[in-house]
Amino acid sequence: MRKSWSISLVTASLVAAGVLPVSPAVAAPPGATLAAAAERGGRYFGAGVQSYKLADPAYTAILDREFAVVTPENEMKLDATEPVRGRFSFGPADRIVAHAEQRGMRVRGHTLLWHSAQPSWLAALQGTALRDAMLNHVTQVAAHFRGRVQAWDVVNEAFADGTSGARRDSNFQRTGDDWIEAAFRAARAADPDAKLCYNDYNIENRAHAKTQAVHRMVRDFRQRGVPIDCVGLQSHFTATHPVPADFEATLRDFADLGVEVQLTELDVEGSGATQAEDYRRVVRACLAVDRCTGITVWGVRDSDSWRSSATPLLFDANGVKKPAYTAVLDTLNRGPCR
Ligand code: G2I
Repeated sequence: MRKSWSISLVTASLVAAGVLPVSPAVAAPPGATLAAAAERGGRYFGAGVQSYKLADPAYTAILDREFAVVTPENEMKLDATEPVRGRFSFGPADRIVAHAEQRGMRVRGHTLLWHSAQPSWLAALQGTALRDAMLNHVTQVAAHFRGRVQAWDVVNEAFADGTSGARRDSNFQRTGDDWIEAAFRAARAADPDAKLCYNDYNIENRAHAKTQAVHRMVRDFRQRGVPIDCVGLQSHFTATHPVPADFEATLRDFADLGVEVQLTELDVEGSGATQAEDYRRVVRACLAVDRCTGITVWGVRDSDSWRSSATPLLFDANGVKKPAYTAVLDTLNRGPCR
């Protein structure tokens, strides 16, 4: 003990004298998987999953090897979890959670409230009746998964596209502007340990009105003590919505509000070296921002994607690693740039 202490003192003085480099003599070995490489930089790497695919051994082989966090793509949505008012259905979501827990993976919950994927009974409600049903849904679902979901997308996609910076019109929105904060408070009460996120798409470009509107809401929530812990940037990138030059600045702007940022549904349309370079830029941006805690890609293989013809993921339809995979792994292994 004493000996190693004195050796490290000698080492420290040699470093101070400029004789030895500052970096440790033995660097941590590079991670061989996305999860391991991300972990080196204190981040997680996850994937969106669909319960019916867990029966496909080619799918689960990649999922279980490469990813540390799973997000159910559809199984926790309103139409899946409360198809009939007051009758909750958790089978497919529970299967994903069990699959993850058995393998030491964590779970992101997606999503407690969304204007889409709603069961028809909700459409018949409005006003106080709708608000009550909405909050009951949040409470029941968050309570069911209490302690098993590390972060919830409490509200998904509540802002309008375009230049208005307004809320999106929806049945929930028509119950009053405070529906979002009411949902966050109900989620906190039902699962005090889950991180509570607001999640949206097209908020990656700092200059866009939608990005700024979400930023204003999160700042207001933080100032007034509404329980919000994170912002999820879906990060669906296409030719018409490319990775913005100021992506890192956008992440930093949200992080400066005191919340975590997470890339929650990342996929990048394209192929080959161009796609690989886009992925590299995205991962670098997250690594450059301390509070960017993790990245989830929205599916495993291109063939699993919600827009498979855009070939937006890291593995091809045969499960072969694409150039984008190598770019992501390499960038994660380089770690946070300081
Ligand atoms: O649209 C891409 C994503 C945008 N952000 C929110 C996410 O929740 C959304 O995910 C997608 C899923 O990847 C799709 O898998 O959301 C879609 C709509 O809920 C999902 O598509 C649905 C189809 O619309 C259904 O017809 C189908 O039964 O997937 C269902 C299960 O495969």
